[in-house]
Amino acid sequence: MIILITGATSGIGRAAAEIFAGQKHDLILTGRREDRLSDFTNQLKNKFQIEILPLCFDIRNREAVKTAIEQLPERWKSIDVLLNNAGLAAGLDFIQEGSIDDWDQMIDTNLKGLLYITRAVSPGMAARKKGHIINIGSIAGKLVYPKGNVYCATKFAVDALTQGMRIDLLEHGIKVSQVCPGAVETEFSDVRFKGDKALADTVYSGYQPLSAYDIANAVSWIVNLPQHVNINDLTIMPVAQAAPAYHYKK
Ligand code: NDP
Ligand code: 8X3
Repeated sequence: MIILITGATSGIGRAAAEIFAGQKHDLILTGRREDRLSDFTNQLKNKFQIEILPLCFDIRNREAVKTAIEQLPERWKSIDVLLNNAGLAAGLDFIQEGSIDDWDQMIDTNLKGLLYITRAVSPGMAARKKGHIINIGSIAGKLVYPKGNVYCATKFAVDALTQGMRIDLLEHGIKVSQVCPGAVETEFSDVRFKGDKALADTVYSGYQPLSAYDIANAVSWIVNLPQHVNINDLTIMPVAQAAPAYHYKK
């Protein structure tokens, strides 16, 4: 298969790339950090002897997304799986104190970016009557927590879009799934707290969070199910977390 993973330079996307590389699929990997993308590509190519196409673009840039997909070499055009993973939280503030720049960044990445790439990739899937789109949502797209406001809104939107895509793409035989994780220890909190590592570490202390591989393995399971089986929605939590911002810490 050809599997396109957005946000493969870190965390869940990177772990998914490793797992799918181990299964000998060919990968299109995206992200903004060119050095990481290129180092990771070489690493996986050497280890697994697969083909990888790294595409460096900002998913918020509508033209860049469109061009990257339109200009795919013929050999890479028939994308079987799109893993919509790129995303972030920026800040954690009460709504009346939030940064509008942070809001724009989250909406533009988690929502509009996901739409741009889906709009570019899904027509090919529809024409081929084959494909699978997997959106990384969040428990934050099921339940809202204090100061989660706009991040939660973007993930609630991903939930709605997953349902919408599933309905719209049904007649074309395209699978659509959503995976909604609770706390996963990645660079997510470093990004949310803008490099404040000490603050980011508090998010994952006192209990065992999920790892990126826990989520990537679930994505792999979803992708490798028989053709007639579709997982619509899968919520995965650390045992010690019942809901967003509700952990049992020792
Ligand atoms: P990371 O910060 O480790 O990885 C995020 C990835 O998204 C990076 O590869 C980053 O690449 C990419 N990305 C971010 N912004 C852009 C952009 N504008 N253009 C292109 N790529 C971008 O976090 P996670 O692995 O944890 O996050 C992956 C997904 O999982 C996100 O959608 C997140 O909301 C979701 N999630 C995470 C949870 C968690 O607790 N960690 C829980 C629930 C959901 P680069 O910076 O190189 O562009
Ligand atoms: C990330 C999970 O609960 O930190 O989507 O918002 S949470």
